[in-house]
Amino acid sequence: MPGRKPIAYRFPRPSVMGVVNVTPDSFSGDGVYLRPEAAVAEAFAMLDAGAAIVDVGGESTRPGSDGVSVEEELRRVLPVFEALRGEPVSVDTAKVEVARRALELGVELVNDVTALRGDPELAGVVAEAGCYLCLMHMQGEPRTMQANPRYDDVVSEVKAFLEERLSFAVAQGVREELVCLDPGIGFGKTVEHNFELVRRLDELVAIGRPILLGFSRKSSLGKIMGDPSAQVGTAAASVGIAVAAYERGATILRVHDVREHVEALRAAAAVTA
Ligand code: HH2
Repeated sequence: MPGRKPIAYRFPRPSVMGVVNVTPDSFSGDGVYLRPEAAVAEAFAMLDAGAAIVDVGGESTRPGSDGVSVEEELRRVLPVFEALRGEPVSVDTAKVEVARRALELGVELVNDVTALRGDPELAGVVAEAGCYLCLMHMQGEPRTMQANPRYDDVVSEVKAFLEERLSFAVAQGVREELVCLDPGIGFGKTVEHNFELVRRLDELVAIGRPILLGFSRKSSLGKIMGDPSAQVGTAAASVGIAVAAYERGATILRVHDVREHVEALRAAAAVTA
């Protein structure tokens, strides 16, 4: 069986990844409350609006969350993957059993917010499947990560982490050209850390792998508008930061408001083309 083409060809710059949360408690309030039909309808609407792929997740990783059992996560996402067979879909999970079942149903990318640290078997399953992989940086774990995030230099520490995780994945048999990297906006980071990561994104681009960025609706976007207790940001602020990230080299933008991002990024890309 011929292997997949490199991720840089599959997802030209800029590409949009639509977020479909099959959860009751996602931070952005967009969780589709466990109704598979609603999640599937949302996924198709995102693909119609120009998403290159939709990212389906059954566990919230918002700050303070405890996580769900493997059985519950499977119950949430499997009907969605079944209905989306043949469509471009990724699975947002750190659990090997969820990834395995999703891959059997044709999912093409595994998005692991633990960067293969959460489940020792996940690397082997990804390597065996020959699917795409996103490795994301997180300091701490969702339950506690926003308590007191600290770095000497956030960009060089995130970069060193992503390089180490990429080497680990490759050593486990994952083809390097199938991997993208993500600085993990909001995962153990202050508002300043999040914006510095975008400001200096070129340093992460220099690793040589496509960069995926998920800043959409995150609370830092609400906080810079003057509300220190904001839990979410607006769609307009999300579009603004996505364009800024694209201009600094981001390849895949993970977003909730797909049409707005597709149009804004197409306009931004027309300038650079
Ligand atoms: N952010 C979230 C979840 N998964 N995956 C990647 N690669 N990058 C991200 O920035 C990222 C992610 C959190 O956003 P969301 O899925 O909307 O919320 P929740 O985890 O609360 O369901």
